Amino acid sequence: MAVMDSTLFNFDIIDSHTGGEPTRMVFDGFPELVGTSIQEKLQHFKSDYDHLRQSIILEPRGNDVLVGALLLPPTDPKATAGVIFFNNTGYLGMCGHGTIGVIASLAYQQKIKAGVHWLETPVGLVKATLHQDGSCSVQNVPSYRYKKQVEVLVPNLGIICGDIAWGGNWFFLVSNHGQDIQTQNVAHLTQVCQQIKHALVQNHITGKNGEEIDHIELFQDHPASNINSQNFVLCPGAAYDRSPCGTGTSAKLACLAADQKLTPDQLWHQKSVVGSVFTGSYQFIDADDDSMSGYPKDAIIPTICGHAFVCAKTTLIIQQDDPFKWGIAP
Ligand code: PYC
Repeated sequence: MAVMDSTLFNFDIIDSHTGGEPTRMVFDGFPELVGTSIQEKLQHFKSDYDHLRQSIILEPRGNDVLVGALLLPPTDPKATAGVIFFNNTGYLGMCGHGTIGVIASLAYQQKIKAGVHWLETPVGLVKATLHQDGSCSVQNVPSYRYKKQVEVLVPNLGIICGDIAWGGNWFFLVSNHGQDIQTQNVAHLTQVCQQIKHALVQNHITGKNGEEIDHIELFQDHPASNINSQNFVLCPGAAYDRSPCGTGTSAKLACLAADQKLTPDQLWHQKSVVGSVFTGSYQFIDADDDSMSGYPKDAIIPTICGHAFVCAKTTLIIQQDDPFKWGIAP
């Protein structure tokens, strides 16, 4: 006798990695999200389908490093698609490596060609240019430094100073940390960043409007003449970014612009802890543009260029009687 099929969901996905950091694009099988804007759809996702986020990202189907990208029909006619990014603990406003991964995945599916494509995210429209060589430049949402050199006392580490900046997510950017950014040190670097993050929460240090600073970014100089800096980025959910982090590099560019250490269009080569590189540059926002009225005058429009590679195309199956159908809870 045939075994009864108890499949609840089939999610069609494409996995890619951008500079080593994985993106799982879900392009079919997800229940319809209701809303007239992508923010409303995100609310529907959070309230009714958070268990599906866990199924897609957590073990046994995923892992803590993965960033999910749910592809949606756009609500903005300018956009090719809408996308909601999520990870092992929740949702990301924007994701630079993920945008590059989505563009590479859409190109793999032959849904798009080289050229300009707009993606709608919960924090704004981003312009992605797919180049002939497969690399992709992402013109991110407006980014800015919110506070310069904020001090926080971190138990065992002492006073740590960092800039608070927005690059599509909130970052605490630290240059003087006394750590060595090397792959063999990632466990220790993770612990250090978790301690800093904990201290920020304890001391009520936040982004604008009390928003949580959920990414910690450490920098160090790099000896190679074609690299400006190497970073280590701790993402919400305690995984570190294998890529140089698109939103983190955007936040860095905003700080460099505010300090007048990088001029508009000047290139910045940001290396990750695992050795992958994003190239960034910026333009100042047009302060006369009404849509920019909520931003500081020295806010920037960053552009980040990287390369993603497709790794897998498959279907995730969720069966009713699977005790881990909603993932292994952390
Ligand atoms: O590339 O923006 C990024 C990112 C955020 C979290 C992981 N990667």
